[in-house]
Amino acid sequence: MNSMLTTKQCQDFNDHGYLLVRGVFDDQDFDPLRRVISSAIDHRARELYDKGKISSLYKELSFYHRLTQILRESQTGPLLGWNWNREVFSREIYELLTHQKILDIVASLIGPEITVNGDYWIRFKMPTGGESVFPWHQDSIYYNGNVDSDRPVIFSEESQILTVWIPMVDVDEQNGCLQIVPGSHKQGLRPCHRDENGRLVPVEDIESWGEVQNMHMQVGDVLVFGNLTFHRSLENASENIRWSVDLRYSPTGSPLEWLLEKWPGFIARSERQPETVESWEMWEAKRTPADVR
Ligand SMILES: O=C(O)CCC(=O)C(=O)O
Repeated sequence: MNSMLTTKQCQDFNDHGYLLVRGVFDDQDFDPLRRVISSAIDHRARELYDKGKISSLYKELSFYHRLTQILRESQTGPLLGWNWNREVFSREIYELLTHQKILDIVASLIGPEITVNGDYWIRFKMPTGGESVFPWHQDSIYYNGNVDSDRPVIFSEESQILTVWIPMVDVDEQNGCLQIVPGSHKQGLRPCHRDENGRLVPVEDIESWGEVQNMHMQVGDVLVFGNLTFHRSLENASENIRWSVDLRYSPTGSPLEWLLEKWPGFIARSERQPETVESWEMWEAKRTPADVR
C-alpha cells in the first residue's frame, strides 16, 4: 500500500518546516533494529567489563534498562548519552532507511530521486537532568565548514536535507521530546555561536518567532523536518533512556559530496533510473573497515 503524503500534508510541511505523521509503524517493526542495538550494547558491555569498569554484564535487564545501568556504573558516556552510527551499521539499518513507508513520505517531500545520507543516528538520550538538553539548532549549521569564523562558509543552506526522526519509546516533555519553532525554516540559515558545551546555538531569540510546539509522539509516529527548521530536545527528566533514530535524505545529485565522503550514503529510490538503486551489499562496500565496528 502506498504511503504517499496528501497535498495538505505537503503544504503543511512547506508552511511550518515540519510534519508529524502518526501511526506509520507498529512497535514490532523495530524488533530487528532492537536486536542490532542489543548486540551493540552487548559488545560495549563486554569491553567495559573486561576493563573492570562495570561489575556485571547486566544481561538480565531489559533492552530499555540495560544501557542506563551500564552507563551509570561506568560513567563513560558523554552527558548527553551516546549517538551510534557505525556501531549499528547493518542490513537492518539499511532496511529501515529503505522502508517503503519512509521512502514514500520522503518522496512526497523531495521527489522520487532519493539518496540516503549516511549520517543516521541511534540516540540514547540519558536521564542526566539539564545536561541532557540538546539546544536549539538548525541541522544545516552542523554541516557548515568554518562555523567559528565571523562568516561561516555556507555549504548546505541551499540543499534539501530531510531529517526523519523516529522515537523508539513514547516521548513527551518528561523524557525529552523534540520542540520545533514552526515557520523558522523561512528565516534562512541564522548566525550562531558555540555554547559552553561546544554546541552551535543561535544568537537570536528564535523562540519569539512562533509558538514553540512540543512534539509528543508515540512509538510508530514519524516526524519529518528540514535542515533549516529550528528544533531542540528537552531535558530527559525520566528514569530511562529516551531512544530514537534519525535518518537523513536528499534529492540524488545534491551537492553534498563533502557529507557523503564523511558518511557514505546510497541511492535508495529512483523513478528515472531504477537500475541505479543500491543494495545493502553495495552500501556496505562503500564503508571503510574503520568505519564499521
Ligand atoms: O534526538 C535529539 O535529541 C536531537 C535530534 C536532533 O537534533 C536531530 O536529529 O537533528
